[in-house]
This record gives sequence, structure tokens and C-alpha cells, in this order.
Amino acid sequence: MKLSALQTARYQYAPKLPAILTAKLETIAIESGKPTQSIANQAELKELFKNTYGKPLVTFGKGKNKDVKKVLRVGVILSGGQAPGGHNVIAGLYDGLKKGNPASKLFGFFGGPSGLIEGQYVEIKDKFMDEYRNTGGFDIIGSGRTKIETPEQIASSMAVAKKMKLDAIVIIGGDDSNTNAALLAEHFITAGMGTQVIGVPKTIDGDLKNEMIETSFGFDTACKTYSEVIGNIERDANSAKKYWHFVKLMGRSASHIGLECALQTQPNICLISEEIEEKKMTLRQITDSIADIVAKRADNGDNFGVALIPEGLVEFVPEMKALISELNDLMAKKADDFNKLSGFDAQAAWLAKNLTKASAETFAALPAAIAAQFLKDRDPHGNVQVSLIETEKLVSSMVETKLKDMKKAGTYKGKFNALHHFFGYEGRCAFPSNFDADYCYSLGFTAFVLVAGGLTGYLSSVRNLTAPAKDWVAGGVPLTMMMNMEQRHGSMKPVIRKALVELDGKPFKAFAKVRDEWAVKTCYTFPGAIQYYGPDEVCNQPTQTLLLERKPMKPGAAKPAKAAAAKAAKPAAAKADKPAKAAKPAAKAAAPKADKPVKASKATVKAAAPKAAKPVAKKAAAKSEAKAKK
Ligand code: FBP
Repeated sequence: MKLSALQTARYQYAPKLPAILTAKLETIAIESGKPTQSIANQAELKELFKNTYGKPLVTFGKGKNKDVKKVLRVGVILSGGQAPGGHNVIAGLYDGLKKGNPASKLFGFFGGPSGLIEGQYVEIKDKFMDEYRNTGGFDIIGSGRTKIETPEQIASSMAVAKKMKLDAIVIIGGDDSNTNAALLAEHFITAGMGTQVIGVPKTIDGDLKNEMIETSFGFDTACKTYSEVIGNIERDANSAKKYWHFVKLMGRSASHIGLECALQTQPNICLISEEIEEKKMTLRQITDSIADIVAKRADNGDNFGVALIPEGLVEFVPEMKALISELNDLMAKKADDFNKLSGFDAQAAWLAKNLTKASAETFAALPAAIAAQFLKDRDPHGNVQVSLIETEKLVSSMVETKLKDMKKAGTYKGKFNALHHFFGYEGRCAFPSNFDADYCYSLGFTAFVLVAGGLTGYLSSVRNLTAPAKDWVAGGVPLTMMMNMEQRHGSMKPVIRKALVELDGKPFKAFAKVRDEWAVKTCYTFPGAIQYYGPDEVCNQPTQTLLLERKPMKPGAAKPAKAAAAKAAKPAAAKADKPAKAAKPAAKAAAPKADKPVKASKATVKAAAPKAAKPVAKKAAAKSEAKAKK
């Protein structure tokens, strides 16, 4: 494989670890708090997770650990969509295992959970691991979206784990994959097997977070990658002054990515699906409000702008949600009739008769090219694939229609030329930012300590992320603590609750305060490309979302694990039916000023600059520790 200069340089990077994880392994004690509760449906979940429900939160502190030298056999799975930093989770886990005992083994299952079901794996060894340190992607072993759900899938997973004599399986995934991890942990105990299951919080979407998980990995790098390009587009828009850019941003349901990119780039418009749902805004109201901004800017002579549209928007607009749900039902019940129809016109005529009046009208009002997308690409369950709908085009074409009406009425005199973009896959495999490289390595190392400590049904947790890495707090959160019961495919299922954008949270409030000014004036900020080498302010900043949501803990605040556990369990138990609040009083976000380069002393720059490319580092972990000790 031909290596780029950056790839060669990144092999030399020694990820930063929380100070506790750089200590001698035998001195890392696992401290337990009080029993925990699920965020809702405690009785049902207790019944479903007889062995793993209600375990305590754990944190690592100075003390004695007699288990870390054990020889262990561990399997690792990358599950779901790619997220920058996955390779470093594996590297942290690998280095921890080998440091504990060089005879320990790590096996990577190919292609996601199906690798475990089918027994397809590879043993990860030094040279293989070194080729992937600090790189983006999940290509080390591949990923997949198969779920270990059916009795057959569970039975074959158990048979493979038994045959491989696995002490533990580490599942790197989002809310769904970690729900599966919780179930698997329970199944292993019920079957009398000793195989432990530990999860790691992954997803660029940023929707796997709560009181104890400050962010999922990959969100930082993905948002910075999209923000770089949005900033470039803003500058292009402001240079040519002739286009409106409509940018759809990945993130499936939640609008965390859109919100973070808006905070980083200050566009004219950023729609937040959660707000649209809360205000029950119709598609027409959304497009009217955008047309209004376009007209106001045109009055100032600015016939250009940038609008960010979250991927999941249509599912949050009430009439579209109803339409999608009816379409899914119809296709399930009358699939044969529908499949006999040839061509869009015939399908539209059939739908006009079979949908309710309200949904038929919604469907008829859609631009034909977009309406056709609702009927074309369906998932394996026959559902509309919302992520494939070109929402950015839907919104801009409806805005264009509205502007034409306004022109006729004499309320708009500008020019409107729209360009469209979709940013998603571009950011999922970027070289992890220093933040994600450090965070992921720490999550992997933490997963090793949890495995060595004999824990199961836990999610690896590294907190205090707005503080320097040495002050990060490592430990584990019981998976059942994050769960509730939800309706899935017609029945109630235990699931980890998704964290959507909170309208009373600091990030949304910070955005809502300034968006009217950003809409009409041109206040763009240009974050530029992710920097890996240079001063702290340029290379080691977390996301604006994290800076707004979390301020660094006071020294020792995370220490008494017992108090922490009690505190975390309380609000969850009290507010049984409300999402657990992620946001804590925030630090005043130090948003970098738009066009001013950060001044760094020469010494800082020199110290952080990459050394001339050397051959691949053999023991990045050893270096990491040495560096952290300094
Ligand atoms: P995960 O939830 O598995 O992390 O995936 C997130 C995501 O990147 C979404 O933002 C996006 O909608 C989806 O994956 C795309 O899925 P696919 O890679 O299967 O096209």
C-alpha cells in the first residue's frame, strides 16, 4: 500500500491517555458506586435483564488490581456506520491486552456482527495493528449492520464464542448495536457462559450520549470535516454572490451534526428537526420562512446564502411523518397491487385513491422527482428509505416556487439560483482529529480494564472531555442504565434511548440567540481543515457542542464513585418518561474568532510539529505512556 505523507506522520502519533491509564496496570483499581436504574420502565427491564440490570457505575482510581495480568482471549466487532477513530479503539484495546499479558490475544470479527455469527475472524498482531493506528475508516476488519437478534443468530454467536474460548467480546457501535450488546451479555450469563460483553459508544450522529457518556466518538472529526467544506462553500458564495447553497448533512434522525456545523460556520440558515417537530411546522411554513430570509437578503443586494438541512428532516415534519407511515403501511399490506403498477403516473393515481385525503394532498404537493423517491428505494422491511430522499432539493424547489409567487405579488425582487450538496460519507472515514484519536484510544484501553476486571454489560466511558486528556475520567456505565422500552416493528422492545437535540440545551440556545442575525447579515466563519500538528487552540479543541454542554470537572469531582452513581441514577428514575438530560451548566464557549489566526509561540509550534517521517512506530502505546508521564 502506498502511504501518504500524513498517513506516515500519523503512525508516529502517540494518543494521549487519562493519567490513571498511564499508571502501572496493577495500580488501576476499579471502584464501584451504588446500584443504578434504567431511565424508564424499570420493572420491565429488571425482568428482561435478570442478571445484568442495575449494576453500579464504575470509575478507575489508584489502588490494587490483581486481575490485569490474566491471559485473555477477546473478540472485537465494528458495528454499523463508519466513524473516525474506530481503529484507535482497537489499538487501545490491543495495547492494553498485550501490556496486561503478552500472551493475551485479540481477534477481529470480519464485517460487523455477522463475523461473530459466522465465525469469520482474524487474530490481530503487532504489524497488522500498526498499519491502522490513528487512521480513519473501519477497514481493518470491516463493519456491518447485521443484528444479533434471532434465536438462531444468538445460538451461533454463543457457539463461536465457546469454540474460540472467548473471555470477552467488545462491540464498537451506536445505540442499536449497544442494545444488542446488552442482550448478548444477558444471554451469555443465562447460558452459563463466562464470555463478557463490553460496548464502546460510536456514531458520527452524536445521538448516543447521556449524563455519563459525554459524546460518541467520530462526531468530532465528522463535524469538523463537514464544517471545513461548509466554510469553503460560504466563502465561495460570498465571493461569487450568485448562488444559494442547500447542504444536507448526515445524522439520520438527530440534528446534532447540523447544529454543531452551524456553530462552527455561522450559516444563514440551519434547520433543526427537533424544533420543527416541537413547533409542528408544516413543509409550507418551513419553506415560507426560508423564502422570507432569501427575500430579506435580496433586499440588501445579497442574492446568495447557505442553508443547512438535517438528513432526517422529513420524518419530523408532521404531515410528512404521517405520509411516510401511511406509505409504509400500504406497501406492507398491498405490496402486490402496488408492484403491478408501471410508471410513476400510475403509482401516483393509485396512491391518490388509497392514501387518506390529507396524505394524498401532501404527496400531490411534492415535486414529482422527489415524490418518486418516496416510492423507489425501500429498505428490506419495505419502508421508505428516508436518508435517500433529496430533502435539500425538496426544500429549495419549494422555496423557488414560493419566491415566484412573491415576485408576482411584488414582495421579492431578487435572483434565486440554488446549488445542492449532501455531506455524509465524506466525513465518516476522515483521519481522526487529535480529539477522536485520543478519545478512541482511551475508550479502547478502558474497555480492556473493564474486561480484565470481569465486568459485563457495560459501556466503556471516558468523561471530563473538555479538560486536558490527562484529567479525563475513565470507567464504565451499565448498559441497562441507558435503556427504556420502545415500540419497534409492532412490539415493545428494550432499547438504549437516542439523544436528540434538546431545545432547552446550551448548544441549541446559543444558536437560537444569534441565528436571526446570521440569517440576514453575512457572518460566516471559516474553520478550515482539521489540523493535526500545531498549537492547542488549533489542534486539540473539542466540538462547540461539548464546550457548551460540559465544563471541566473540579479536581476530584469524579472521585467518589458512590456519590456519582447515586446522582446519575436519581433524575433518571424520577423522570421516567423524559429523555435523560445530557446538558450540564456550560462553560462559556470560546468560539474561535472568524478571521484571526491564533498566535502561538514558536516553542509551542515546534514542540507539537511532526517529526520527519520515520518507519511505522512499533509500540505507540509505550510512547503514549512515556509522553503522558512527562
Ligand atoms: P450509525 O448510526 O451506525 O453510526 O450510522 C450513522 C450513519 O452515518 C447515519 O448518519 C446515516 O444516515 C447512515 O449511517 C447511513 O447508513 P449507510 O452507511 O448504511 O448508508
